[in-house]
Amino acid sequence: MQFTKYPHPANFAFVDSFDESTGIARVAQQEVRIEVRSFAGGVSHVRVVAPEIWTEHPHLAALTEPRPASSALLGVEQGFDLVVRNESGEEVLRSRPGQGLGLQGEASVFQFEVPENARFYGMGEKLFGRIELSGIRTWFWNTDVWSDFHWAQWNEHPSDPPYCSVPYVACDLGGQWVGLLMHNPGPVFVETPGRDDSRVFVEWQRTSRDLTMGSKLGEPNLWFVTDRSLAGLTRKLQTLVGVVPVPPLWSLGFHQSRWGYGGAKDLAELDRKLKQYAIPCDGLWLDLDYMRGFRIFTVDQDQFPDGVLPVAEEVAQNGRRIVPILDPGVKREPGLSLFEEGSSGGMFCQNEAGEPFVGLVWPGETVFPDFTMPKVREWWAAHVRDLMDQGFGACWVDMNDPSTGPVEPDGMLFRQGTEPHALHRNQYSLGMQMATVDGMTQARPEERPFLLSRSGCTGSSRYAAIWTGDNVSNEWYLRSAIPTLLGMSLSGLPFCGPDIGGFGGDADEETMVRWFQAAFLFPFFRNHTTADSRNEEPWAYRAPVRKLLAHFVRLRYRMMPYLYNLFVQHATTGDAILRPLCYEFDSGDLAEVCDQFMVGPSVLQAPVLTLGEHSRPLVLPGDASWMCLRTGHWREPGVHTVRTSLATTPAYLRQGAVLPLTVQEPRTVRGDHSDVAFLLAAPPGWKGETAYEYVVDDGLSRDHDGAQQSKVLVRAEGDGKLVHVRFTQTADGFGPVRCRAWLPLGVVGAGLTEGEETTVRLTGSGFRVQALS
Ligand code: MIG
Repeated sequence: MQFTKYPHPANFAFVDSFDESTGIARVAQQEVRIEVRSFAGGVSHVRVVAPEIWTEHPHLAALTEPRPASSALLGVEQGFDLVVRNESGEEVLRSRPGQGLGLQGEASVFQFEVPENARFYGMGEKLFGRIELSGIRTWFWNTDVWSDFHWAQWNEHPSDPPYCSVPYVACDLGGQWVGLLMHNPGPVFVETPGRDDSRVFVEWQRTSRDLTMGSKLGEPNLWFVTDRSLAGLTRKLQTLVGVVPVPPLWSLGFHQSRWGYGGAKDLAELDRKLKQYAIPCDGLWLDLDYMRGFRIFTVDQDQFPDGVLPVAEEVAQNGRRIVPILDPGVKREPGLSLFEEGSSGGMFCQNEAGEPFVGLVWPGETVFPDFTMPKVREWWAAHVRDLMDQGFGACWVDMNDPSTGPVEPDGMLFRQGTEPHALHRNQYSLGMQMATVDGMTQARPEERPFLLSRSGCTGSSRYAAIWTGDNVSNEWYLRSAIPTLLGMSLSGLPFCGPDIGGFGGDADEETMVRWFQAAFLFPFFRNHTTADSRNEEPWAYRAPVRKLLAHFVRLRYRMMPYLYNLFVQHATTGDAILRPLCYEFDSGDLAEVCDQFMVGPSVLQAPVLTLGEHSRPLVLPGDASWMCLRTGHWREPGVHTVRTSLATTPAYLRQGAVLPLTVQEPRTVRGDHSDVAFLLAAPPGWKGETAYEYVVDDGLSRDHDGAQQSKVLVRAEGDGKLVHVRFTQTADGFGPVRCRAWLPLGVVGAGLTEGEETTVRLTGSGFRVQALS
């Protein structure tokens, strides 16, 4: 696969006749059947059926279709022009006349005309360093970045494509949004028109005037989502591809990892150090070294002389779980039971000769389970269950791109050698995620499973959090982490995070501090680094730096009731966790801002991303003032310059926001979320009303109907002099919730009224915002 070459539409044959009554289109002597469907909410789908060209290859992730729409939203007009309409029946997108659908062998392409000032977002995991994605040609093809690109490339430049493929583009057509999702497991290419031609110095750099989206092979299945806002669009897309089930609370904690932690001693030492320095941490991660010679599903006896259970129990006393890495590759070793079982059961991907396909990965010659087949997923799940039973708390799946090391992957065939590599590559990781989650669920049926995965595709949201793979401890990756995560968040992958501090290279003090400040509210928060880097645990740095790192970890734990509730809301509404400013605020000026972001609707972060700098520009959007999270001071909306020391990071609370916090600063384990303080962002003289629904549960068990949740409705009203806060406990499946109202300095002591329910007590009043620091 050549990543810098793209099919050119001029080499495709376009539909030359279309019969509306039969749905049959003719393209260069071939007949294809066009199926269009329309759904509620302005969602529609076109499928191009041609058994002679493509056998039907349903994606492993079936989409959750909304109910059918009462009127047709997707039309085929004038010869063959696709016309996409929104809920109100207004036309929002139309094919390039006469060139709507083209074919070239097994490849297909759609072309749409878009207005000149259109903007583009999403595209899943991309490393372009910006959120607005006009003027881009890109492939969706899962890679192992460090193996598939040269070091000089990935060190400080976008590597494209990276690990995870979600061929989705959200288009801002000026007051109307359209999202296009190509639901095809094969490689997809996308071209977006450029806005800024100043970068073009040879003609071929100019991208098409059209929005172009095609697949190299596989039946074309293109979905359209329409909405008036980016937020609405994202919610609809997320519902279609599947929301993230509410994760176990512990998975939202701080995670400490490095390539090199191998056994019981390392884990006990980590546990001790975390306690000594009062750094809460929920996950201790084991990389390759815990296994016996890289053989998956084995645990090295030298590393764990007494097995995993004793140390798992020891660290569990401080609320921590052990998470082992799992690669897909099985060592090709006659006599090794996993290899023998897989060989005799026909579990592995095959080569053309009908033998298991061999790659060169960690264990040497390696064969690969074919996760597209249900029997393989069952087999894998059973092994995951046994591994979990040894005492592990979750799983981390790596190399599922799938990485074959230096071996050319094209000969790795699927489904007993009958289907080409490219057709299934992008969903290899999804099959592995499904099987691994199944195994974890078998081991702990009562618990919500947690899985972290490197690669992924559309639908991975239902199974795994995605981390962005191997980054580097430098400013480029620090800065680009934000647009990368925002793109994922808009593409149905909201549970995401990078390796904090950077994976490759050494993170010096300043780099590490700036990473922690930027990332302390990222959905997934794990400090991880490679085998030959310096030690990067917080205590590997001088005491003042260690204290700073610990501070931001504790701040995350303090704000965890807010973060957790964002996930609870997401599971119902599909709203993103991290959001670009233009998700929350409607202004053209914000369209490209990607060095600031919102965490949910209420918290704005503007971390310092330039090393050596102590100030940065800051945009506070909207028309109401913002509260500095550290000082409690109010700032007017608009453009500012903020100065910060290394110790602080600019973060603001939206006026009227209600922010649930733990009452105490958690210093060892997670705080009690049923004893909660609501910080109300009300400035002096506040006139207004606000409401917030707070949900609490045990954070661990599965509760599909919400019966084990407690809920509190917080309502506040300011009349310019007094603020009235009322709590109503609307559900008590998890027992009573102790609520306090905290107001920032300046209005402390203003009138607070008793809650309506007797189970809810109102205690405390004033809150010194400095405590959040
Ligand atoms: O080729 O397991 O992205 O997090 O530490 C390297 C060793 C394989 C790549 C993962 C990284 C992990 C490393 N793995």
